[in-house]
Amino acid sequence: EENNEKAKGPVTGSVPKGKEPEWDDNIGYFIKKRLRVWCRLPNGQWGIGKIQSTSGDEATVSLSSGTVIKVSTEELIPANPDVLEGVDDLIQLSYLNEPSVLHNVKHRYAQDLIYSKAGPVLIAVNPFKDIPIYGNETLTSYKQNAKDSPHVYAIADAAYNEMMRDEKNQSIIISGESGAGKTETAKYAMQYLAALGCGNDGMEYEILQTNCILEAFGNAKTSRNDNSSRFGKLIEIHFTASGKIRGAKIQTCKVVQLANGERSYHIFYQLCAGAPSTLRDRLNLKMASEYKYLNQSECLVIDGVDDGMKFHKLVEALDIVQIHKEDQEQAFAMLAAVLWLGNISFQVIDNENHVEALADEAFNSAARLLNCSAQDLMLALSSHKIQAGKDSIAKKLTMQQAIDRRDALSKFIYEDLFEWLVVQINKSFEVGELMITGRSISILDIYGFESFKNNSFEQFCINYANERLQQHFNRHLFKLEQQEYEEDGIDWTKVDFEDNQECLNLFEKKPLGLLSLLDEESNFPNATDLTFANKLKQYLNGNPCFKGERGRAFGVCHYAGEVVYDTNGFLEKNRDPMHSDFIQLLSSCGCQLLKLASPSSQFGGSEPSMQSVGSKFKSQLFKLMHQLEKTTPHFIRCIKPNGKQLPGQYEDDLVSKQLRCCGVLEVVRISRSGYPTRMTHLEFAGRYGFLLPKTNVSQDPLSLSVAVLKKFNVLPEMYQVGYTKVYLRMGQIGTLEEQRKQFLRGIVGVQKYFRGGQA
Ligand code: AOV
Ligand code: MG
Repeated sequence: EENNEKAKGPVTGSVPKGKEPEWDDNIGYFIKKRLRVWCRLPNGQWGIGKIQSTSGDEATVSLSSGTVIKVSTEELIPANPDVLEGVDDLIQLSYLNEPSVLHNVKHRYAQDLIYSKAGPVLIAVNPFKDIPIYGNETLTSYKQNAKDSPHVYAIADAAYNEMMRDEKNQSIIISGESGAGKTETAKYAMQYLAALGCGNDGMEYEILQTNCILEAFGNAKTSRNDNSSRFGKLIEIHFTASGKIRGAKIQTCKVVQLANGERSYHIFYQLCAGAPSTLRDRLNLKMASEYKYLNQSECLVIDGVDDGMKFHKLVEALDIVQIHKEDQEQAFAMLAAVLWLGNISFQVIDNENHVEALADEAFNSAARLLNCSAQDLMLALSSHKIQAGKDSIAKKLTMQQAIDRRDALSKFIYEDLFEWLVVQINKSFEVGELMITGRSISILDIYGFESFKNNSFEQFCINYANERLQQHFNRHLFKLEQQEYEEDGIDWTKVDFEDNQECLNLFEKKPLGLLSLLDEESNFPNATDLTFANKLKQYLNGNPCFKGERGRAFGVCHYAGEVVYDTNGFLEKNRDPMHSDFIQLLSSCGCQLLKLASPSSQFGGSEPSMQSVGSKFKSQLFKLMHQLEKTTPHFIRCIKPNGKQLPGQYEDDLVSKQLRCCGVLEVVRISRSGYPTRMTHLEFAGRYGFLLPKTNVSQDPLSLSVAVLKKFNVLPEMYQVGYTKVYLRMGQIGTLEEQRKQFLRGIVGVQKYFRGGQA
């Protein structure tokens, strides 16, 4: 048996320190070698060029555009060599800096390569046009592992395989700004899973139909996205032991009210445009332009969308998920009732300015469609019952109060209808008991971070939810990773990343957090939006994530940037007016449908509805996060390349901001500086120890592991040995495995001795 004394490597100590590869600190070398560099142009953009000369701190750079500029050498950033242009995974870049990452993603985008990887995270840049990368053909090639370029299919494939292999629930978490492509991406992921898990019962097809239904009722056109989800959705798809779809469960989380002046939910326009004439007659349905709720926005149609056709698709989908025709008609009647409610007007009836609803066509149609008596509806719209001791008194309403009340009733009916719909859909996918199978994939598509000119309670809730999701992401990718290294005594060159715990505390802390203070103030009858704003400033000034602003406004430093909120309407929106009058009205009416939905069935919660909207939202969110924590997550970050929803336009600053705020740069850094392969000393020694000469055999696993690493010339920067595990950088394990295979082959092949580990 030959000994391998030749194994001489630069092995230094027994537990050598790893070294983080250098990327952007060697600009001096770049200058000397006159390599390509990035520099900031006067217009704020990045330009690539070659250094022509330097004098002192100043460099003359000739840009690829032909112009020559002078910049401070401190501002030069190394650029990657040509061969690395447009790599699949940002990890492969030699120089990892903002312009390089930005350029790489842009370069790919220009060739319709909208997907890239950043280590474990998939980046998806919205193409705003159809590209032929989703059909059956692509799907099949991912299924058969014939393709492995970054794709949402590849992520879904990985989740599915991991689930089948480990029997562990998985999740695909999709995030990004409004209009970045989350909902579309989620649909492609579902499409892929449906194709993998298709059985004989066609359930996968039914599941795909839910998208069309929920989008009709839950999406609306906003200034940022023609098809903006105004609800968060988690769809949990369950599989059998053989990997077929066996059921699904949808949870929604809906806080968003539509802003005034925006188009309303698609379903209203679809119904008005597409209802067949018999249905129109029964519902006394008019054109969308005749309804106040729809005609205020001056936006009745969306470019390129045929609402009438969408209505037919919707009805088809409702049939497929087995919602009875009678129920469908009931649902449409409720929608028509809502529309007519919006047209109800009021007249003053006494000298105290109290009002009463006009008993006109709108009023009568609403009453008829709701199947309630005109008297009951009149009472509900013109008075407010208040509890005084044991009695309740009906208090008359003024014009504004009555209008608010009418709108609240519409909203109440609509929300109830939405909940009913989700309950119905879930019924047709019921998995029964055994929900905890370890074989499910949850896809989360939640409203993206929003920062408008004017931000209200809705943005407040949405951004809070995104803050929570961001922490989940951080926790998973950064904290857990780093923790493991540190616990095992590994020299982990710390990678700075934004931890947003502080911001979450600002929202959640009791009693002095935003949500608690909001609840407290909502309970004071005399409180106003201004007293609320002042209270926030009084208690929260000094918190690094809080910014007191002038008047009613306050700012929050979110992970994705600072957002200024206007407290206007916060208290009103947070108080969940106990719609007891409405409940009474609707339960006295002949409408079956609304009573079917349990009032707080969303996210399965059955909390008493005395909770404020804010705290209800918080508990829904906690429930959701808790569920996600039990899964192995796969992250997709959607990027919006321009604010105009147009193809082929890539706004550097906008993309930069998104890459930065979703932590893509840090992810790449971590993944590359990390050690993806980990084995305990025992596992490592057990697997490779026998490759050593016999003299080593009595040693403990740690020493054996180190001896293996030395013998096979694994470079010190390529591994680290921790207290319990051996950590290897990318690619190292392959070499060791090769040696092992050769050795084993040698044993099988008679008298073939293993020779020094040479390939
Ligand atoms: P969002 O879900 O992230 O916004 P969507 O998924 O609705 O965004 O995408 C917005 C629009 O971008 C879609 O209606 C498509 O026109 C286009 N789009 C997105 N992804 C693709 C793709 N892969 N291929 C082609 N077009 C695409 V919001 O729900 O507003 O936060 O609330
Ligand atoms: Mg969406």
